[in-house]
Amino acid sequence: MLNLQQFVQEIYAKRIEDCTNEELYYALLSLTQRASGALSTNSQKKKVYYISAEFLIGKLLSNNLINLGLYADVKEQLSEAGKDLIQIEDVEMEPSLGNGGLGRLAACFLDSIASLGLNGDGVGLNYHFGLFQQLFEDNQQKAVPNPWITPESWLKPSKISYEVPFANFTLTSKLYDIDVPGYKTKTKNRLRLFDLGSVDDNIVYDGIEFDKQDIFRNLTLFLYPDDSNREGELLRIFQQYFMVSNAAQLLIDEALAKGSNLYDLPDYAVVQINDTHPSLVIPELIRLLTERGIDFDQAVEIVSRMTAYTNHTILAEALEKWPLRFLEEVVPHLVPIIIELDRRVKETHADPSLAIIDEYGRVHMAHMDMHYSFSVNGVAALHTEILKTSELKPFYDLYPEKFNNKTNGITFRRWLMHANPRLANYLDELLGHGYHHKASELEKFLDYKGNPETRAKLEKIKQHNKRKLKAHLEASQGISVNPDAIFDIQIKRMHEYKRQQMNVLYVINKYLDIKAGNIPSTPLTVFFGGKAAPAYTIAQDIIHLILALSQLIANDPEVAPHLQVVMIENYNVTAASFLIPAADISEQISLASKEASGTGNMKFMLNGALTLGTDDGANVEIHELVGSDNIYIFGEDSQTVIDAYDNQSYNAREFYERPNIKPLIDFIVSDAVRHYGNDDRLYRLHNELINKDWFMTLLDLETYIETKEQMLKGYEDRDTWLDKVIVNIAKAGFFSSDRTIEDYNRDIWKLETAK
Ligand code: 26Q
Repeated sequence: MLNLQQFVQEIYAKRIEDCTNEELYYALLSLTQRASGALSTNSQKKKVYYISAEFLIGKLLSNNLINLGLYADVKEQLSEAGKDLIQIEDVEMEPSLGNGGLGRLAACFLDSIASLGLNGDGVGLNYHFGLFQQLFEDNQQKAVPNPWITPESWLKPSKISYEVPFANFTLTSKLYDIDVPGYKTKTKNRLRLFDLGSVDDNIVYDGIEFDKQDIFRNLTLFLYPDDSNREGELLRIFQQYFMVSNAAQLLIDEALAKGSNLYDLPDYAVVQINDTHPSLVIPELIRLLTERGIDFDQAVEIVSRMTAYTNHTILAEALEKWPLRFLEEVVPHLVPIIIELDRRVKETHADPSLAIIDEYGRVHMAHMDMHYSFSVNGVAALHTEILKTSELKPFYDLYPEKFNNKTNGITFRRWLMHANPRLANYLDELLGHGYHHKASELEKFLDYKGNPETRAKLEKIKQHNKRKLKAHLEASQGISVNPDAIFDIQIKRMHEYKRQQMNVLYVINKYLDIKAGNIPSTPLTVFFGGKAAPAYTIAQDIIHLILALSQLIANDPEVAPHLQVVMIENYNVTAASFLIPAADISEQISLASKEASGTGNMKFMLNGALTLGTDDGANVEIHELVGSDNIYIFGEDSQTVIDAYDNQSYNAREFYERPNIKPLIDFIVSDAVRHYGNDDRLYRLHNELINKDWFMTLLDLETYIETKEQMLKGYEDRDTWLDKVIVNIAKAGFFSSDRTIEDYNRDIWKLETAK
């Protein structure tokens, strides 16, 4: 049994009681690293390389303690000494190595791969500042660097280094590893982050500006802040090639060390390509194999048997298409390979929509993936169907056997055990520990539907979590919230298709309603959180409107006791773990067909919030699992939306003219809001909603308002509401990322299972 007192005594020669939180954090970091260092690395013959430009791992201390089986002990011994683990965790910087869903999914997958005892590493880049940190100034977003790397951190320098050739120079990489211990396993995997020694943190000025040309000094400084939005800069290609060339060299070396003759490489390695960001791994592997004496045809065949591609979006603007001349400028040695791959496609298929290189000389990365890998998957049932029937139809017609669905999932270690220990303990008490390894056993919780004690306990846990969030917000942002209010939460990247603006219009509606004398039975607090890509003006305008409204309402004594709007500053994994367990309402209101899956929706469900959502992404599967009585669904369905795009039949102005809608939209440019806001931003947004509204906010606005009103009314009947909560928690087992990874392994990777 662990003796923390003794450990602390050895390093600091004093008692826990007398240590600062900072000292305790570094003691726990070292203790945890020692424990994971003692685990052996997985050594099965075949290994999955999950290559991804993003791994949104979040803070690691508690998670690693949980997985190493040390959490309960450490927490108890700290609290005996009057110390609080939550405050100690505060010392840890959050690595922001991801934008949003795709990056967080990669982090959940690493946890599940390790926890299932599968042999698999993540491979990515060690961005020094990661994604920008968000500040609010004058009701606007300001972006500054997030210097997460401290002298002592989870990063362990390795001796591994590769030469990566570019057009005019060769760079030498340096590999750092982060241990990934599985949940109560004897083995661990690793997250392998490549870096470049010459990168210079000091070239950053004025927020997040830096010299984009100076590749030696800028290559791994920042993660591109664009989510579902293409940014055509050369630096992005430099980063992508640096990542995949390192990954390819690493996997070849590891396979050779295990006895591969390279012709049998697919018996040693399978590569999961996380969206198209790592797609250059295909031509790079072909290049490396031909360099080692394998002929081109065979190299293509070998690589095609070891690469699998995951698509995360149907938004056309997010699909990467690189001009061939950019690739010529950066990686000329890959260009003949890509041209040859394209020639082979064109030789056999006349349909131009199947080409890798289009008539404008742009390389469609996803097309290369679909022709030259053995698996193509979507991330939720509806998303995969849309890929097959519309977005990627020509490819599905050609390769039906490659297409498969892998509905996303989340790790319960972070999103239940760590984020919501009270709920986790209560479930342990009622159901035992079986669900820790077999999440489907959560269904046993259904037996407690209608049980007054369970309802009361859930109510208490929610109340506790609301107070915990309140304390966190007071400390982090100086904002005070009412823990007796309904917590209605929308947290995700700011994007028009996610329709934060529709939620804002609801708030305006509620504000005007309260002004007209209709006082809600229970106060409502609407939380928003999310970063906007710095180049995405409308998303910035939406943040601005939220902040201005928040101020307006807070300053209106008639309304403030009944309605509050909170915009969370710098929404990240840490903030999510405070917000999600405190939520009553989970806002999942994307325009149907546009959200590939969503994973926040799953986290809220597991933590006892009810979903207010459209039939989109994984909401569809949540809806099917819990049934219509236990979810609030509204809005047009995906087929109607797809047809409306095809026929160009949506006209925002027609909706704007409706008597219920016009006053809400016009309120954006009312004197009241303009008093707190900036005219340019407010008028631009007003105009956008009336004259364009590409993501059809106004299409669903009326049913959204009605459904939310029903939901608020439903909240008042506590017994019925809590029974719905029970059903949601009980049915959340399907969304464990352990299930998702078992599906990937069974259908795609085919790794040996440890146990
Ligand atoms: C591409 C080129 C240049 C710069 C940036 C990018 C870029 C970066 C990030 C494009 C897309 C992303 C991120 C996409 C993403 O997070 N997609 C989300 O993936 C989740 C996991 O599958 C889904 O649940 C979400 O529905 C989907 O939006």
